[in-house]
Amino acid sequence: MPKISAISVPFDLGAGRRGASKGPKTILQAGLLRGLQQMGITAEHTGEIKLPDDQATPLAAEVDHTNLKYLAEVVEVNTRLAKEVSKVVQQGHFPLILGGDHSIAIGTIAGLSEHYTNLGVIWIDAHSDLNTAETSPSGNIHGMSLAVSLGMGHPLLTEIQNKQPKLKPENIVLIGSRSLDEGEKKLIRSLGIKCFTMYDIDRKGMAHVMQEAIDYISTKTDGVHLSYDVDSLDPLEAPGTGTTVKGGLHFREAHLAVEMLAEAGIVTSAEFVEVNPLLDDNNKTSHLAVGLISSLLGKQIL
Ligand code: NNH
Ligand code: MN
Ligand code: MN
Ligand code: MN
Repeated sequence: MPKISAISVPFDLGAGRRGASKGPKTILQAGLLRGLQQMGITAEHTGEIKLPDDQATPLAAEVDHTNLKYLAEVVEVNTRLAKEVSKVVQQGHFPLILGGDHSIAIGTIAGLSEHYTNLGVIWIDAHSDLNTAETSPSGNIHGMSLAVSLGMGHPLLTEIQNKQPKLKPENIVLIGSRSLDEGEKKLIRSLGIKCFTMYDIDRKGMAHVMQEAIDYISTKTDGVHLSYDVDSLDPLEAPGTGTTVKGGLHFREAHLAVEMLAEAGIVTSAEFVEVNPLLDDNNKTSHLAVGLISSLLGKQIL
């Protein structure tokens, strides 16, 4: 196991509700680094990716007429994050990004894409985040991050770190989907993106779904990024997130997924996003995130 470099991204302007910016701090306070060290893993916190204090950037004035909410801020934070992620990979460390809302996947994947020619992405989420400005029901960029990584969306977003597109549709696996907008469904079908919905998980079981996902992605990629949106879990397990959707992953399914990824040894980077402490119940969701990250990085029961 390489050294883990945790990067905090206290950013929530990509989401419709404020509060996910406080996610990284509560995940760290829930004992993430201490727990990893107890597992014998070397882990460091490289710091926070922040917006400049003066958010009225020239870019903001130029782009605020679009229906993409906080476009300038999303571009700024993701540009910074992409550089930091790229640096961590360059150092040979494992990037562990703590969100923040899911718009930060744009910067994470942009940074990773510099180092991989066939990056795989496992996207565990109630949503698919495949909207564009045209199909988005909300204008919230956290619902567009996967589309942006495929090269679809505003050029200020798709052109972060130059390389375009960052991902190929056949290298993506969606898991836990249960709230898909019409435009997203069309895109999943037309691009042939592998999608395991809650129906598939109920029908086949999580173990079967994960094995299929691992077999599908591992042979054709040179790295696998896990993008874990905590709203994939059932709201009873993860109340502290901005867009809960009923009928989600149970605690054990959520853990089994990351335990199987650990066992397969294919994951080369990860991000955990959309923890919103303002909506949480006694930091339940932050502690859940710590448990999931620990399992992904090899924690076992026995
Ligand atoms: N699909 C909706 C939108 O684009 C909701 C997205 N919200 C998320 N995605 N939390 O994971 O606005
Ligand atoms: Mn080193
Ligand atoms: Mn998401
Ligand atoms: Mn989601």
